[in-house]
Amino acid sequence: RNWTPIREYEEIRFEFWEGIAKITIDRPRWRNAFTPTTVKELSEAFAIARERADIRVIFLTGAGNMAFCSGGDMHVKGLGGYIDAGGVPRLNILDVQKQIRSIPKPVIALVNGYAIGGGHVLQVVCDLSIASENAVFGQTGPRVGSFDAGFGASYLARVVGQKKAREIWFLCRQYKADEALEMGLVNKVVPFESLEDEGVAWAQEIMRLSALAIRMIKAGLNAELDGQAGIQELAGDATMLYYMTEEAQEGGRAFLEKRAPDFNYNKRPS
Ligand code: 1HA
Repeated sequence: RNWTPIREYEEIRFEFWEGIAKITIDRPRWRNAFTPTTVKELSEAFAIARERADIRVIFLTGAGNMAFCSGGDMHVKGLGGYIDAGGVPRLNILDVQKQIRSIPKPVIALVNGYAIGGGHVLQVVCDLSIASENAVFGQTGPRVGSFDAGFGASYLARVVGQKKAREIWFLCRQYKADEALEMGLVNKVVPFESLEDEGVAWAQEIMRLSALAIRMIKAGLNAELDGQAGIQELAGDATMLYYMTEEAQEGGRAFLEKRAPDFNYNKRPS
């Protein structure tokens, strides 16, 4: 596949091919642990992927055959959190989690190895997860002095159930790909060599369907879980669709033409 770079980064790769944007965390030497720079780059890439109409599906993966992502880089973890180049503690990976959830396009995690700690939460918040047979899953927070009580807890529990989520966090065990599949943590497990092919097959199946329908269903699935923020997103989509109606167009036209709107109620669907 002829993946072409969308933008050059230091710690991630951001590429495009036939409707798919691929975001690869590129720090294999550190099992693809993320630093504040990685997080900033991820956030920018997801923002671009959101805006570009020719991007229909997004892959998130890790470089190499060892790790998807091993969470926050422990070398830059100081008091107050992960310290950026300016010395400011930041935990902006939580913003990336929110971006993945609210981006109105499917995000597919291609889990190519260890998905651990904050790296595991990243695969949890993706819409779909395809894992290679060598993938390993788990949280480590209570062992290394951290925890993610946000999506990493509540959304994980929605995915695998309360008992399993508590087991994952309270025991900090590692789970193999087949166990992850069994508990509903991933959608499919394939040999490492077929991981990207499988992802592309899923993406192409999705891209044959209605993008707007998929956007609405993602917003709907989130809305139930995300309270007012989730409903806001679904409502934003409803407003977007309303703008496309003659009725809404007439309201805007009438204002600009300084006349009373003529809402033709006969044409309104009942
Ligand atoms: O919990 C949060 C947050 C919560 C709320 C809000 C924001 C959050 C943001 C982040 C996080 C976290 O991610 S906390 C959890 C941090 N991550 C971990 O606890 C995982 C640490 N890594 C491991 O357990 C293992 O490395 C591994 C199971 C992923 C792989 O094991 P393996 O194959 O035996 O490799 P290993 O030898 O351990 O690692 C290779 C090299 O990569 C090592 O360096 P070297 O000895 O060669 O110099 C290792 O230190 C380095 N490395 C691996 N993971 C990390 C790392 N270096 C820094 N940070 C890492 N996370």
